[in-house]
Amino acid sequence: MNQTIAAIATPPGEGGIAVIRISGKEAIPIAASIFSGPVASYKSHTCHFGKILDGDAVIDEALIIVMRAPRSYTGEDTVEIQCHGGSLISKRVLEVVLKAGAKAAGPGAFTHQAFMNGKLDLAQAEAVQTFIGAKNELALKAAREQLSGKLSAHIQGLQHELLDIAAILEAWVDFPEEGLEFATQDEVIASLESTLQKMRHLEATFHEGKKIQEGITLCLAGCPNAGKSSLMNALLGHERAIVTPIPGTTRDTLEAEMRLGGLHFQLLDTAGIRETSEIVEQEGIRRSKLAMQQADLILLMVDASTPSTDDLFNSCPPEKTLLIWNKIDLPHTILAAPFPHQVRISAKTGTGIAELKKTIEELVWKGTISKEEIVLTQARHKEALSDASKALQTLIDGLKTEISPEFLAADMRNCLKNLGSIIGMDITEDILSAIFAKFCVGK
Ligand SMILES: Nc1nc2c(ncn2[C@@H]2O[C@H](COP(=O)(O)OP(=O)(O)OP(=O)(O)O)[C@@H](O)[C@H]2O)c(=O)[nH]1
Ligand SMILES: [Mg+2]
Repeated sequence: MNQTIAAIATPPGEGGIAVIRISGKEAIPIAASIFSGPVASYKSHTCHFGKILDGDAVIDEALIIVMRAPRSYTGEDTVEIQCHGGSLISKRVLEVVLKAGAKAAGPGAFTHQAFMNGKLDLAQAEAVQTFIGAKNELALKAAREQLSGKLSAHIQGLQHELLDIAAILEAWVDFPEEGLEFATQDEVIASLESTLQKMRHLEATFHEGKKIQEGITLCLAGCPNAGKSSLMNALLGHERAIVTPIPGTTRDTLEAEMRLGGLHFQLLDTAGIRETSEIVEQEGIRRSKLAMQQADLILLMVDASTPSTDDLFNSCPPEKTLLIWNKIDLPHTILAAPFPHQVRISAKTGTGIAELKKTIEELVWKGTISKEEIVLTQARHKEALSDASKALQTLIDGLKTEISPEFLAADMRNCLKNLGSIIGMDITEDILSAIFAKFCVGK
């Protein structure tokens, strides 16, 4: 990718300004050929006013910023043009830039260049997009830390711990008769087990990291008229769902986004479950059951003013169910139910809603991750780490059973390769393309 690339870096639509970014060896000559001022003579990191030209025609008045290699995002000569933020204007400016010799940049092409030029490692590069796309404060924090290189440094630390032992193992392959000369076997095993423990610990953070990244699905379920839609509205703070005294009001599954304690949730309201011969309602109930299966947490609602231990109790797994006794503003009865987590509320008056929110937060976010900790948020990293841990476990088992050093050295190489892939060492072009394809154009 030695070509000079260009793209509109601001989102589509109208705005105060739009930014067109050009990066590569020809960035400065290309910008010079379409700008009224002497771009080639501009100092790095200075900003200049002038006209964008297509031959003699003036396209727009604009500011141009020159950033010379290696002091730019991509590590290459970069020019950014700030023109008026009309979608037609920015497209016209990009057209002239492309006509002058730049290639249209694909998704993530600038970050890809930054990675190729060593400005960022792969874990940092991946964090750029998750930083931009973060949907909640915790995701933002995790992405910012990954971008700053905390995860990469941790991975490098693990690699470092293993490299000395890797050297010992390789020497052992060459001179098997000399045995483990530089360290005793027990010391090697203890050191590897300590590294393995750190790897497993980091891998386990993905459980929470995934929730941070993707959000948590809550499903409101129960019999008709239990108050599911009323609770959805109470949680959202507006009248999203239709509420009536008629059982069977909600027919389809409704979805809404909700924020709670720095996390984001997808809240699903479902059709009340009962025996029915009505074909539309049957379909609604089928969807309710599907939503219950897919949810991270089921909010099972019961009308405490007319309670009955219904069949639904048996179809909700206790570990992912929060039982909600609703309508406690009316005379009510609380029956025995096989769920460890229960709350009592009135969706109508708001009693118990704050307590309910707190319980939801506690259940989905067990607070197992300390504030300072690095959290894995990407499945690619989790898989690589899991493969690295498996290889290391095999190596430790092999050492204990005294198998031939060639196998041990191969396990070590496998482990190091998987760790390295997280930060982009020895990674194939296919994997890179797949990673950067998820980016926005212009980033
Ligand atoms: N008194 C009282 N009435 C409530 C409460 N919650 C809901 N209701 C009433 O119960 C009736 C049914 O409420 P919905 O929220 O539509 O119940 P639902 O579970 O969504 O019902 P379906 O959509 O039919 O499955 C409405 O008349 C609500 O006003 C509550 O806490 N107290
Ligand atoms: Mg409803």
